[in-house]
Amino acid sequence: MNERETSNKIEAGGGFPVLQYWAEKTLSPQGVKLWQTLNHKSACLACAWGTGGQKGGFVNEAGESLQRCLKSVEAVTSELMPGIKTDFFHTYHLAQLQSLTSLECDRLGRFSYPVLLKAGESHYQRISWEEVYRLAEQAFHQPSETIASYSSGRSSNEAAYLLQLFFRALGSNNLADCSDLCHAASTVGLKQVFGSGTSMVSLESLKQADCVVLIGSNAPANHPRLMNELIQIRDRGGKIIIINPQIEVGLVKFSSPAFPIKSLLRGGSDISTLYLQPIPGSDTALFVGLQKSLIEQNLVRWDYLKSHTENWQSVIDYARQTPWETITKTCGLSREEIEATAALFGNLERVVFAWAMGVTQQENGVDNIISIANTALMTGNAGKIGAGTMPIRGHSNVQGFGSMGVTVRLRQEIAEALAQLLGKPLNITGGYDTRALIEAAERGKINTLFCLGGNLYGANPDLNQAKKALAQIDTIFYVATKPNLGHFQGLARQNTVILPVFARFENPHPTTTESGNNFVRFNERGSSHLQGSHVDIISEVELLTNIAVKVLGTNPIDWSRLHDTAYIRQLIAKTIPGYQKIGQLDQTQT
Ligand SMILES: Nc1nc2c(c(=O)[nH]1)N[C@H]1C(S)=C(S)[C@@H](COP(=O)(O)OP(=O)(O)OC[C@H]3O[C@@H](n4cnc5c(=O)[nH]c(N)nc54)[C@H](O)[C@@H]3O)O[C@H]1N2
Ligand SMILES: Nc1nc2c(c(=O)[nH]1)N[C@H]1C(S)=C(S)[C@@H](COP(=O)(O)OP(=O)(O)OC[C@H]3O[C@@H](n4cnc5c(=O)[nH]c(N)nc54)[C@H](O)[C@@H]3O)O[C@H]1N2
Ligand SMILES: [Mo]
Repeated sequence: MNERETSNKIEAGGGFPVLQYWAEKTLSPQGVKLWQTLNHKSACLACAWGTGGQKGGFVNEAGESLQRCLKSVEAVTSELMPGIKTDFFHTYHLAQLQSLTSLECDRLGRFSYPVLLKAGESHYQRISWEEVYRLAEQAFHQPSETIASYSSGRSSNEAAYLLQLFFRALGSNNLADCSDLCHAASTVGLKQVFGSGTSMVSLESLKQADCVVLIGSNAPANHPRLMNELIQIRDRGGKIIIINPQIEVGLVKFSSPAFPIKSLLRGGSDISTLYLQPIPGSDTALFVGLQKSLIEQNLVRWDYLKSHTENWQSVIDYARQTPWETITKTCGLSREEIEATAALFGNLERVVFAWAMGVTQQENGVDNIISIANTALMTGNAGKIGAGTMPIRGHSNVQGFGSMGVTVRLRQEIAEALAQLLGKPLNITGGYDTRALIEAAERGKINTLFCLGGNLYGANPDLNQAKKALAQIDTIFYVATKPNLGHFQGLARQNTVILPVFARFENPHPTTTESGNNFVRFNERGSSHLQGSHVDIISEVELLTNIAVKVLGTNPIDWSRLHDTAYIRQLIAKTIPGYQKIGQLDQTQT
């Protein structure tokens, strides 16, 4: 590398470009609205790390301020775009819309009124909500096994609960969700090892860790506020071990606007104490190597294993029996590197193992998670403060969707409580998750698809297959705030309907969301910048309730009562274990 290239090298993540982006956006003509929205008492839209809510837009659950990142500004900015004008869909025909890139779609602005594309027509046309409900009535009067939903974890808990309750009342268990493409391996793996698929580390607990092992995550780009925690852990003398085939520059050094002085004076904070670069896809081998080394260095907490775990002998035997040569060849790291890593975390009292897509989006994703979880158990890092396993969840309310029962694998206790509420046994067998949904659609098994947010077309690994599959479905409803590729490429056989809804900070009623660290936030009611005679937007809760009323009326419950989100919270409190306190939120608000 020559001198010029060296001097242009980026040496820290975050930093000046972040501040520049903040300044550009917040000083722009939309700046005032942007600041108001960032300060709105509702959870951040960007990722499941979660900030904001009742304590204020910039405050996290530990009461720390300045907890808004560049991604947060980006997410809010794009929801604050003007509405799509009345003549837009008249002017542009389908072929033109289909030539747009993903970014161009997003930049069209907010959907402001419902539109319908009928088979064979070249233009989306504006329709009334009455027409929408008429279409819904027809579309949902189909055999329950041919009705499916897909959701992206951005809507509220109340909308998520309503979605699954409506589907379960119809007798359908086809509740695909974006998490199927994301942390499904974590949920399955963690449930096998611990019985619960969520993080065991709260923010408060993370703050007491001596060490974080961060595996397959690009947090500087996707969960920037996790970086603030890593910086503070390093400042206390804690260790950060990164496991990532690629050097992500922000994981080596990160300059956070939350610590402006350090950012300016030192050009950022050091993040990685140790940076391991295994061969992609080899994390299970690396963790078996770490386990083998813990055994050899006598760093296994035998008492802990004996008193708190079962079948630990088979894990120990497997690590003992796997030859070093197999391990080092598979993961591409030397025995010395693995031993040094095991010695580093094996000698510390409180270690958090955290991970994201680098280990879940692998063919052997579940094995990866199990090998990480077993390593945590061997070192006694489960069931105490400052330690444990921490999947870093994706979308801002993806965990809430799971908690609310939007899953094809519903927990027995929830199934029983919902069956009691609906007065009939639930169908909880079969059910299409996201991949199975595409395959079923391809085989012509789906008549109606209801997408609560997201981009089912674009999220699929094989776009040709997704397009063909979606084209076999008679009616698709896309509930969305703004356009994406799926709205123009993922078209139904007969009717494709796009339904505009409010973003989280615009809802005319309070809602709740749950962060990846199990923290439930109360989102205050808000208002929308989208005004004018052509604007005809409603909330997701109102939309879902209106459809349920039209399709089911008072069968088996009075669906019209669910317009009231406080009533939905009472139903959640009654039927979702661990959520009892949500029923009092309207009084306590925290
Ligand atoms: N603003 C905003 N924020 C978001 C989102 C959003 O839409 N908007 N989306 C959210 C969602 S849904 C998600 S899932 C997260 C994604 O967050 P991440 O999971 O952090 O995102 P990726 O970019 O997939 O990063 C994967 C990392 O794994 C590494 N990697 C690749 N292969 C391997 C391997 O074999 N082993 C190991 N150990 N590492 C590997 C890659 O180099 C990369 O650094 O972001 C969330 N954050
Ligand atoms: N090529 C590719 N495929 C991927 C991934 C990838 O990085 N690249 N990531 C994978 C992962 S980890 C995930 S989680 C999935 C994500 O898959 P999805 O969640 O299906 O896709 P997104 O692109 O995040 O969805 C964005 C859309 O959500 C809508 N939206 C935003 N806010 C709201 C809201 O409040 N309400 C409603 N109703 N709609 C809203 C907007 O229309 C926006 O365009 O994709 C997976 N597939
Ligand atoms: Mo994700």
